[in-house]
Amino acid sequence: MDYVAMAEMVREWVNEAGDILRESLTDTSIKIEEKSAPSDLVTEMDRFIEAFYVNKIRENFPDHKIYGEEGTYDEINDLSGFIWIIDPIDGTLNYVKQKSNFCTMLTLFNDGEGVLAFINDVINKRVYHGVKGHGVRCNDEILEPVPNHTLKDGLVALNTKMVMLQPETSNKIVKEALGVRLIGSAGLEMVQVLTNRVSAYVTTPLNSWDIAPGYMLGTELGLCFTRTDGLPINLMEKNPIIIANSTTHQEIVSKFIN
Ligand code: 2AM
Ligand code: CA
Repeated sequence: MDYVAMAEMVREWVNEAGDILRESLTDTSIKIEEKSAPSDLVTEMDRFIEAFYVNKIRENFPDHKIYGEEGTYDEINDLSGFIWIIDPIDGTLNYVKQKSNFCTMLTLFNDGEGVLAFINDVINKRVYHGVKGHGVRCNDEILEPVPNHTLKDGLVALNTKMVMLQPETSNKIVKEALGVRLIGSAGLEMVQVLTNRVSAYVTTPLNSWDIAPGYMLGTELGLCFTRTDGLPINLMEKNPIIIANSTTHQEIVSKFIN
């Protein structure tokens, strides 16, 4: 499998999805529904973009499996073979309320190992993507490895539930860092770590589609990406995560286990 050639093609899909989403922002007729909570939304565009990716994958890779946020396509009992993970809009609440701070994401795993990943920061027209063994790029520019540094030398990003449900641990982390930032899109928050704008992103359990591309791209860039207890990620279930450079990662894990 020539992953570099595949990435060229998939980048076009992800670009096109971004163009569709950008244009959709002025459409006031888009239907919005609540899923598990008033903060957990799905729009017509989540379903449209997911169907767009599913059609492209089925057309080009009919024997690959698909795991998407908004639908069921294949029975997936383990991570063997090729599995595409789709998050058509990450940060749907931001898409609806802020009309910014959302992204569209697509990742390919082979036997559980991330081989291609894409995070399209739609508003800023930046596509973060990586091919296993070929580095991580923002559009055409290669990302430099993140220099190792301590928690006290950087900002941290948390998800809302981390602040609400684990205030004591959140406090311990934020107190030691320079400050805290919350965007509300796991994909864009992980991009902040990849680009060394924040030192760590720490969360309560997130779904595989929320973390898949950050996991692949972070690993490719040499960052540490584990559960908050320091154990490896299991894509077959929800995972509370920490992505950070190794020193910051170790410091944060110790606050969860002590
Ligand atoms: P989503 O927009 O794809 O659902 C917000 O903190 C981040 O958490 C987003 O990446 C959002 O992804 C994800 N998320 C996962 N479960 C959520 C929930 N129940 N409600 C809101 N956001 C959720
Ligand atoms: Ca989503």
